Amino acid sequence: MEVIVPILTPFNPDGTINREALKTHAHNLLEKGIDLIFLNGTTGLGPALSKEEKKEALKTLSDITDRIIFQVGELNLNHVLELVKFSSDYGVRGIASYSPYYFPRLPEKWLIKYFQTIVSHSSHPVYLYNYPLATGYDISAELLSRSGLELAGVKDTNQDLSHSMKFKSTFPKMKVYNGSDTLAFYSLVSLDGTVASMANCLPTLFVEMKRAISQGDLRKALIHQRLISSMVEMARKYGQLGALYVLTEITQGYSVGKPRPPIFPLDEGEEKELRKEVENFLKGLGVTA
Ligand code: ELE
Repeated sequence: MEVIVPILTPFNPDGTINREALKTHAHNLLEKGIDLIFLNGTTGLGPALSKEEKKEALKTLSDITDRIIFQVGELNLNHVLELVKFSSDYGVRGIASYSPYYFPRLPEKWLIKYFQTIVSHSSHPVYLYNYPLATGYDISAELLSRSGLELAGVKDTNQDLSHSMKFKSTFPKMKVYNGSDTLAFYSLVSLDGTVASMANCLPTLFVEMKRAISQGDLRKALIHQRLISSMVEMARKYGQLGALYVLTEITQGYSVGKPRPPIFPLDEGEEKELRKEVENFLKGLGVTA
Protein backbone atom coordinates (compact mmCIF):
# COMPACT_ATOMS: atom_id res chain seq x y z
CA MET A 1 0.00 0.00 0.00
CA GLU A 2 1.83 3.10 -1.19
CA VAL A 3 1.28 6.85 -1.09
CA ILE A 4 2.92 8.34 -4.16
CA VAL A 5 3.17 12.08 -4.71
CA PRO A 6 3.10 13.56 -8.22
CA ILE A 7 5.48 16.28 -7.09
CA LEU A 8 4.84 19.86 -8.15
CA THR A 9 7.59 21.66 -10.06
CA PRO A 10 8.75 24.89 -8.36
CA PHE A 11 9.54 27.66 -10.85
CA ASN A 12 11.59 30.81 -10.45
CA PRO A 13 10.10 34.16 -11.55
CA ASP A 14 12.01 33.80 -14.85
CA GLY A 15 10.29 30.46 -15.53
CA THR A 16 13.29 28.25 -14.86
CA ILE A 17 13.00 25.31 -12.47
CA ASN A 18 13.88 26.22 -8.88
CA ARG A 19 16.10 23.21 -8.21
CA GLU A 20 16.77 23.94 -4.54
CA ALA A 21 13.04 24.33 -3.81
CA LEU A 22 12.36 21.04 -5.62
CA LYS A 23 14.95 19.27 -3.47
CA THR A 24 13.68 20.85 -0.25
CA HIS A 25 10.11 19.85 -1.09
CA ALA A 26 11.00 16.29 -2.09
CA HIS A 27 13.14 15.79 1.01
CA ASN A 28 10.31 17.02 3.24
CA LEU A 29 7.74 14.72 1.61
CA LEU A 30 9.97 11.65 1.94
CA GLU A 31 10.83 12.59 5.55
CA LYS A 32 7.08 12.70 6.30
CA GLY A 33 6.59 9.18 5.01
CA ILE A 34 5.62 9.54 1.34
CA ASP A 35 6.68 6.30 -0.38
CA LEU A 36 7.56 7.39 -3.91
CA ILE A 37 7.81 10.53 -6.04
CA PHE A 38 6.13 10.60 -9.44
CA LEU A 39 8.19 13.14 -11.39
CA ASN A 40 6.94 15.25 -14.36
CA GLY A 41 3.33 14.20 -13.90
CA THR A 42 0.25 16.35 -14.37
CA THR A 43 0.77 18.18 -11.08
CA GLY A 44 4.42 18.60 -12.03
CA LEU A 45 3.22 20.28 -15.26
CA GLY A 46 4.94 17.50 -17.19
CA PRO A 47 3.29 18.24 -20.53
CA ALA A 48 4.54 21.84 -20.22
CA LEU A 49 8.14 20.84 -19.42
CA SER A 50 10.69 20.53 -22.23
CA LYS A 51 12.65 17.30 -22.45
CA GLU A 52 15.69 19.17 -21.10
CA GLU A 53 13.62 20.35 -18.12
CA LYS A 54 12.42 16.79 -17.51
CA LYS A 55 16.08 15.71 -17.44
CA GLU A 56 16.97 18.62 -15.12
CA ALA A 57 14.23 17.59 -12.70
CA LEU A 58 15.53 14.00 -12.60
CA LYS A 59 19.13 15.15 -12.10
CA THR A 60 17.96 17.39 -9.26
CA LEU A 61 15.95 14.76 -7.40
CA SER A 62 18.56 12.06 -7.94
CA ASP A 63 20.84 14.10 -5.67
CA ILE A 64 18.62 13.06 -2.75
CA THR A 65 16.66 9.91 -3.65
CA ASP A 66 16.05 7.06 -6.11
CA ARG A 67 12.46 6.63 -4.99
CA ILE A 68 11.33 8.10 -8.28
CA ILE A 69 9.02 7.14 -11.13
CA PHE A 70 10.23 9.28 -14.04
CA GLN A 71 7.49 10.38 -16.44
CA VAL A 72 8.85 10.65 -20.02
CA GLY A 73 5.75 11.30 -22.14
CA GLU A 74 6.16 13.75 -25.05
CA LEU A 75 4.48 14.30 -28.41
CA ASN A 76 7.78 13.53 -30.14
CA LEU A 77 8.69 9.87 -29.72
CA ASN A 78 12.34 10.63 -30.47
CA HIS A 79 12.35 12.91 -27.42
CA VAL A 80 10.65 10.20 -25.37
CA LEU A 81 13.36 7.70 -26.33
CA GLU A 82 16.04 10.27 -25.49
CA LEU A 83 14.50 10.55 -22.01
CA VAL A 84 14.24 6.76 -21.69
CA LYS A 85 17.93 6.45 -22.57
CA PHE A 86 18.82 9.28 -20.20
CA SER A 87 17.00 7.53 -17.34
CA SER A 88 19.16 4.41 -17.76
CA ASP A 89 21.99 6.29 -16.01
CA TYR A 90 19.80 6.80 -12.92
CA GLY A 91 18.59 4.33 -10.33
CA VAL A 92 14.91 5.23 -10.62
CA ARG A 93 12.18 2.71 -9.58
CA GLY A 94 10.61 2.98 -13.03
CA ILE A 95 9.60 5.21 -15.89
CA ALA A 96 6.08 6.13 -16.92
CA SER A 97 4.29 7.77 -19.80
CA TYR A 98 0.89 9.17 -20.51
CA SER A 99 -0.51 8.27 -23.93
CA PRO A 100 -0.15 10.54 -26.96
CA TYR A 101 -2.74 13.29 -26.57
CA TYR A 102 -4.42 16.18 -28.47
CA PHE A 103 -4.54 14.39 -31.84
CA PRO A 104 -8.06 12.96 -32.31
CA ARG A 105 -9.02 9.49 -33.55
CA LEU A 106 -5.56 7.87 -33.26
CA PRO A 107 -5.85 4.17 -34.21
CA GLU A 108 -5.49 1.85 -31.20
CA LYS A 109 -2.48 0.18 -32.84
CA TRP A 110 -0.59 3.53 -32.84
CA LEU A 111 -1.22 3.94 -29.11
CA ILE A 112 0.04 0.40 -28.48
CA LYS A 113 3.07 0.99 -30.74
CA TYR A 114 3.95 4.11 -28.71
CA PHE A 115 4.14 2.08 -25.49
CA GLN A 116 5.75 -0.95 -27.15
CA THR A 117 8.56 1.34 -28.37
CA ILE A 118 9.12 2.69 -24.84
CA VAL A 119 9.14 -0.80 -23.31
CA SER A 120 11.60 -2.10 -25.92
CA HIS A 121 14.06 0.75 -25.19
CA SER A 122 13.77 0.93 -21.39
CA SER A 123 16.18 -0.65 -18.91
CA HIS A 124 13.72 0.25 -16.12
CA PRO A 125 10.24 -1.12 -15.37
CA VAL A 126 7.61 0.79 -17.38
CA TYR A 127 4.35 2.20 -15.99
CA LEU A 128 1.36 3.38 -17.94
CA TYR A 129 -0.07 6.74 -16.85
CA ASN A 130 -3.68 6.46 -18.02
CA TYR A 131 -5.56 9.76 -17.81
CA PRO A 132 -8.48 9.67 -20.29
CA LEU A 133 -9.86 13.08 -19.19
CA ALA A 134 -6.56 14.78 -20.01
CA THR A 135 -5.36 12.80 -23.02
CA GLY A 136 -8.60 11.87 -24.75
CA TYR A 137 -7.59 8.19 -24.81
CA ASP A 138 -8.42 5.38 -22.39
CA ILE A 139 -5.69 2.74 -22.34
CA SER A 140 -8.02 0.38 -20.50
CA ALA A 141 -7.37 -3.06 -18.99
CA GLU A 142 -9.13 -4.60 -21.99
CA LEU A 143 -6.93 -2.70 -24.46
CA LEU A 144 -3.84 -3.60 -22.46
CA SER A 145 -4.75 -7.30 -22.46
CA ARG A 146 -5.16 -7.18 -26.27
CA SER A 147 -1.84 -5.39 -26.70
CA GLY A 148 0.48 -8.01 -25.21
CA LEU A 149 2.33 -5.16 -23.46
CA GLU A 150 4.33 -6.18 -20.36
CA LEU A 151 4.11 -3.28 -17.90
CA ALA A 152 5.23 -3.00 -14.29
CA GLY A 153 2.19 -0.99 -13.34
CA VAL A 154 -0.45 1.55 -14.14
CA LYS A 155 -1.48 4.84 -12.65
CA ASP A 156 -5.12 5.20 -13.65
CA THR A 157 -6.45 8.70 -13.04
CA ASN A 158 -10.11 7.97 -13.13
CA GLN A 159 -13.11 8.86 -11.01
CA ASP A 160 -14.45 5.36 -11.78
CA LEU A 161 -12.62 3.14 -9.28
CA SER A 162 -14.01 0.00 -10.94
CA HIS A 163 -12.07 1.02 -14.07
CA SER A 164 -8.86 0.91 -12.00
CA MET A 165 -9.87 -2.31 -10.25
CA LYS A 166 -10.34 -3.97 -13.66
CA PHE A 167 -6.57 -3.54 -14.19
CA LYS A 168 -5.97 -5.34 -10.88
CA SER A 169 -8.31 -8.25 -11.70
CA THR A 170 -6.89 -8.59 -15.24
CA PHE A 171 -3.23 -8.24 -14.21
CA PRO A 172 -2.93 -9.38 -10.54
CA LYS A 173 0.87 -9.11 -10.59
CA MET A 174 0.91 -5.53 -11.91
CA LYS A 175 1.04 -2.53 -9.55
CA VAL A 176 -2.18 -0.55 -9.90
CA TYR A 177 -2.67 2.95 -8.49
CA ASN A 178 -5.52 5.41 -8.90
CA GLY A 179 -4.54 9.05 -9.36
CA SER A 180 -7.55 10.84 -7.95
CA ASP A 181 -7.24 12.59 -4.59
CA THR A 182 -10.90 12.07 -3.82
CA LEU A 183 -10.50 8.29 -4.14
CA ALA A 184 -7.25 7.95 -2.19
CA PHE A 185 -8.82 5.99 0.71
CA TYR A 186 -10.42 3.49 -1.68
CA SER A 187 -7.22 3.21 -3.74
CA LEU A 188 -5.23 2.37 -0.60
CA VAL A 189 -7.81 -0.23 0.44
CA SER A 190 -8.51 -1.88 -2.92
CA LEU A 191 -5.45 -1.21 -5.11
CA ASP A 192 -1.69 -0.92 -4.54
CA GLY A 193 -2.03 2.67 -3.51
CA THR A 194 -2.75 6.25 -4.49
CA VAL A 195 -0.93 8.83 -6.57
CA ALA A 196 -2.29 11.99 -5.03
CA SER A 197 -1.62 15.57 -6.05
CA MET A 198 -2.77 16.87 -2.68
CA ALA A 199 -0.04 14.87 -0.97
CA ASN A 200 2.17 17.83 -1.95
CA CYS A 201 0.44 19.97 0.66
CA LEU A 202 -1.07 17.32 2.97
CA PRO A 203 1.61 14.58 3.21
CA THR A 204 0.98 13.81 6.87
CA LEU A 205 -2.76 13.38 6.32
CA PHE A 206 -2.12 10.82 3.59
CA VAL A 207 0.51 8.99 5.65
CA GLU A 208 -1.83 8.96 8.69
CA MET A 209 -4.67 7.69 6.49
CA LYS A 210 -2.49 4.83 5.22
CA ARG A 211 -1.46 4.01 8.83
CA ALA A 212 -5.09 4.02 10.01
CA ILE A 213 -6.05 1.63 7.20
CA SER A 214 -3.18 -0.72 8.04
CA GLN A 215 -4.37 -0.68 11.69
CA GLY A 216 -7.95 -1.42 10.62
CA ASP A 217 -9.25 1.95 11.78
CA LEU A 218 -11.28 2.69 8.64
CA ARG A 219 -13.45 5.27 10.39
CA LYS A 220 -10.38 7.38 11.20
CA ALA A 221 -9.02 6.86 7.68
CA LEU A 222 -12.30 8.03 6.14
CA ILE A 223 -12.17 11.21 8.24
CA HIS A 224 -8.76 11.92 6.68
CA GLN A 225 -10.23 11.32 3.23
CA ARG A 226 -13.02 13.82 3.93
CA LEU A 227 -10.45 16.44 4.98
CA ILE A 228 -8.45 15.83 1.81
CA SER A 229 -11.57 16.06 -0.36
CA SER A 230 -12.51 19.38 1.34
CA MET A 231 -9.10 20.80 0.47
CA VAL A 232 -9.50 19.62 -3.14
CA GLU A 233 -12.79 21.53 -3.32
CA MET A 234 -11.15 24.68 -1.94
CA ALA A 235 -8.26 24.40 -4.40
CA ARG A 236 -10.47 23.79 -7.43
CA LYS A 237 -12.26 27.13 -6.90
CA TYR A 238 -9.02 28.92 -7.87
CA GLY A 239 -7.54 26.33 -10.26
CA GLN A 240 -6.09 23.35 -8.39
CA LEU A 241 -2.72 23.27 -10.11
CA GLY A 242 -2.05 26.92 -9.27
CA ALA A 243 -3.64 26.85 -5.80
CA LEU A 244 -1.44 23.90 -4.81
CA TYR A 245 1.63 26.16 -4.68
CA VAL A 246 -0.07 28.40 -2.11
CA LEU A 247 -1.49 25.46 -0.14
CA THR A 248 1.95 23.82 0.05
CA GLU A 249 3.57 27.04 1.29
CA ILE A 250 0.84 27.41 3.96
CA THR A 251 0.96 23.85 5.25
CA GLN A 252 4.64 23.00 4.78
CA GLY A 253 6.14 26.35 5.74
CA TYR A 254 8.45 26.92 2.80
CA SER A 255 8.11 28.47 -0.64
CA VAL A 256 7.73 26.23 -3.68
CA GLY A 257 7.93 29.19 -6.02
CA LYS A 258 5.13 29.70 -8.49
CA PRO A 259 3.55 27.70 -11.31
CA ARG A 260 4.46 28.63 -14.89
CA PRO A 261 1.84 30.07 -17.24
CA PRO A 262 -0.43 28.94 -18.75
CA ILE A 263 -0.83 27.52 -15.26
CA PHE A 264 -1.05 31.00 -13.72
CA PRO A 265 -0.19 31.87 -10.12
CA LEU A 266 -3.14 33.03 -8.01
CA ASP A 267 -3.47 36.82 -7.95
CA GLU A 268 -3.00 38.69 -4.66
CA GLY A 269 -6.69 38.76 -3.78
CA GLU A 270 -7.20 35.06 -4.55
CA GLU A 271 -4.15 34.10 -2.52
CA LYS A 272 -5.36 36.16 0.45
CA GLU A 273 -8.83 34.59 0.25
CA LEU A 274 -7.46 31.03 -0.04
CA ARG A 275 -5.01 31.56 2.82
CA LYS A 276 -7.82 32.76 5.09
CA GLU A 277 -10.10 29.86 4.12
CA VAL A 278 -7.43 27.21 4.65
CA GLU A 279 -6.04 28.64 7.88
CA ASN A 280 -9.56 28.68 9.36
CA PHE A 281 -10.13 25.15 8.06
CA LEU A 282 -6.93 23.76 9.59
CA LYS A 283 -7.35 25.72 12.84
CA GLY A 284 -10.82 24.29 13.20
CA LEU A 285 -9.46 20.77 12.87
CA GLY A 286 -6.28 21.10 14.86
CA VAL A 287 -4.64 18.65 12.48
CA THR A 288 -1.09 18.56 11.16
CA ALA A 289 -1.15 18.68 7.42
C1 ELE B 1 -3.73 13.14 -11.00
C2 ELE B 1 -4.07 14.60 -11.21
C3 ELE B 1 -5.48 14.76 -11.70
C4 ELE B 1 -2.57 13.07 -10.06
C5 ELE B 1 -0.46 13.67 -11.45
C6 ELE B 1 -1.33 12.66 -10.79
O1 ELE B 1 -0.61 14.87 -11.15
O2 ELE B 1 0.41 13.24 -12.23
O3 ELE B 1 -8.65 13.39 -10.21
O4 ELE B 1 -8.30 14.76 -12.29
O5 ELE B 1 -8.04 15.83 -10.07
O6 ELE B 1 -3.53 12.56 -12.24
O7 ELE B 1 -3.97 15.26 -9.97
O8 ELE B 1 -6.37 14.16 -10.79
P1 ELE B 1 -7.93 14.55 -10.85
O9 ELE B 1 -1.06 11.50 -10.85
